[in-house]
Amino acid sequence: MSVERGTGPEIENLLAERRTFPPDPAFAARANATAELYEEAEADYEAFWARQARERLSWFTEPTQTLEWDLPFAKWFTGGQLNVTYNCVDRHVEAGNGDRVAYHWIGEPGETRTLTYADLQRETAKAANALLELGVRTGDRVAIYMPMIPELPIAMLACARIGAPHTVVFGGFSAEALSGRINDCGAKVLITADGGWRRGKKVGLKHHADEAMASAPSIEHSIVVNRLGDDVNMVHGRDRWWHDIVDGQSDDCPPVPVDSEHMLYLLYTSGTTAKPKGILHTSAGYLLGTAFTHWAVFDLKPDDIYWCAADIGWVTGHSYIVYGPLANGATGLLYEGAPDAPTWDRWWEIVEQHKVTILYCAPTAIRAFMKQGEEIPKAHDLSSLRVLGSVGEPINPEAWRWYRDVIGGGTTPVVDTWWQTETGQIMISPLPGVTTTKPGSATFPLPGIDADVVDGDGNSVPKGSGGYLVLKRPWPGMLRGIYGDPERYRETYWSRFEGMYFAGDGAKRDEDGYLWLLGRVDDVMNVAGHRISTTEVESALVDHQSVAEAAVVGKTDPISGQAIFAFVILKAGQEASDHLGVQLREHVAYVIGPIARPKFLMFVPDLPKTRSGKIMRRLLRDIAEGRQLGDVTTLADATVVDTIRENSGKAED
Ligand code: 7RM
Repeated sequence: MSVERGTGPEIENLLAERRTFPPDPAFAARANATAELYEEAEADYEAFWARQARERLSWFTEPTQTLEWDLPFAKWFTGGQLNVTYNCVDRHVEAGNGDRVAYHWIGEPGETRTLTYADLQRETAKAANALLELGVRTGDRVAIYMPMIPELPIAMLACARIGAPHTVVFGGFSAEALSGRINDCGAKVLITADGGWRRGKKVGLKHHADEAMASAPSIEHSIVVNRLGDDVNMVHGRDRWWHDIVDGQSDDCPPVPVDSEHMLYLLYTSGTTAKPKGILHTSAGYLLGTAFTHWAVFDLKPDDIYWCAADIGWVTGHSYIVYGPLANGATGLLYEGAPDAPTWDRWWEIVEQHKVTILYCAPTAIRAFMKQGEEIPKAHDLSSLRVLGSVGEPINPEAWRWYRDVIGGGTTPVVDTWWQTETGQIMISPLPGVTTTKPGSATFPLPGIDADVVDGDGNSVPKGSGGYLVLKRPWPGMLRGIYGDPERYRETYWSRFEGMYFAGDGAKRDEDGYLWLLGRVDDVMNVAGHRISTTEVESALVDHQSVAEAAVVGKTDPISGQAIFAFVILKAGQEASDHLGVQLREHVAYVIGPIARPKFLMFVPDLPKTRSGKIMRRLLRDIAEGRQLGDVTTLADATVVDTIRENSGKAED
């Protein structure tokens, strides 16, 4: 579309902000998803999902009911039986597509492995037989703590093959985080590796796994992939090498039919209290939700080369590297490394070499690439790209346009996809052949989804206003609860607004009805697309012998979205020093993982609190951002913030 030229850069920018991007007619003409989907879903959303379930999933027994909705507890496709791995792997082989590539894997040091759907079938069957040999049965939990190697999706699919729910713990997490999760779900087996590669360096995992297993009594065995060829401690009778126990197994292991609502996996996310929540996803609805959205949002065609650059340890990887794409029989890329290793053009080299057509990544990566300059991607042929996706945090209009122009050659649609670990599937996003996009807006709820922006009383806000983002009807991929804690589930998601799911995000609906996500309204921080709870970081700081009390907030960061800013009160007799500051930040990295290391740390004599003793993080955020203070009337001691402010120049980076 054409835009009037302004007289200076400011005006041009202002105009650019208002540019809209209708779908290219040629793209729209052959797009998977059309506008009729919205109409069909609005007419009867249960019938819409029932049709999708019939057409997209292969059932051992067809469901007898689409939805049982006992708010806030949903059951989808009851009476039905299927197997997730059968749907993701075996049926494609049976249909004659065994030679189709499921994953082109690229290790960070540059080695590659190609896995066809037939390979995946063999490997998942063998790994499933190994789990059976170790005594894992349908319903038993298996923890997975691995780098981005092919054995990671294989391990997940092996679990699903026998109906053993998995819980994947991101490889960057500490031993303590791992044991906490294992203990919460009582996992019987841990699948791990000696380590992985990160930025040209070996990163050990097995020693963390050992430390975790030492305080995780439910673990009976571990299976260890030899990724690095390193000498690691193997406990006799407990630990088995993958190549010893998996490779020699039979490649015949019939997929176990499970009920639609059988638990597929748990994925732990940080909440506002220290204890992570085990977000529970079940089989049929989750698989349908991810398969449908992957097909519709990315416009997946048989000849696409699809690359989601997330880590499988986060929900984006579960839904859009493993389950959704495999259910659709996609050919995807699996990359172990970081965007800047060995150089900043690694991704663009990969796109060029593999002729990637669909790229899905986080705004934090896009902003990091922007910082390096457009010469780097421009030195590569990226013309194969035809859809670009964004996920994890709000993408600012500038990054959106850079993504479309520099990476997408000015013609490629950008889909800004809003969703959560809890929602399981993409909820708000453009459909690339249908939706006219606006840079920075996730646009509209997908077909079948009812999202709204409400005020504090739960009333829809008028166009042009902001409020709380809520979801007003159940959807197939939704979480079924928090593992072992139905009350916490109700309280966390369904108590703020009567009859509605509250996502915890703020949002604005503009004059045209477009949705704009405004970030978290609670205290959870979002660092480089990862949700980190303030309480977890505070607990880690207080865990240090010198610290009396701590409060952390997210401070806006041009690269990572938010950076962690920590306010620390030392115990009496302890001396504040730069050295101690470094020590404390390292301590957090040790206890939680490097992603949680505070970027800024400030020693303070006191913290702003309410009269009931709650820390007012809102004021700390104001201080961290260098803003005018908001409402201070509920402060117990108003002098505290002044003292902190006088010190605020001294925060170290
Ligand atoms: C997929 C994922 C969920 C939180 C969510 C938001 C933020 C995610 C977007 C976004 C603005 C987006 N799951 N978020 N996507 N904010 N625009 N397109 O990230 O559970 O790890 O995080 O992430 O705050 O509530 S998550």
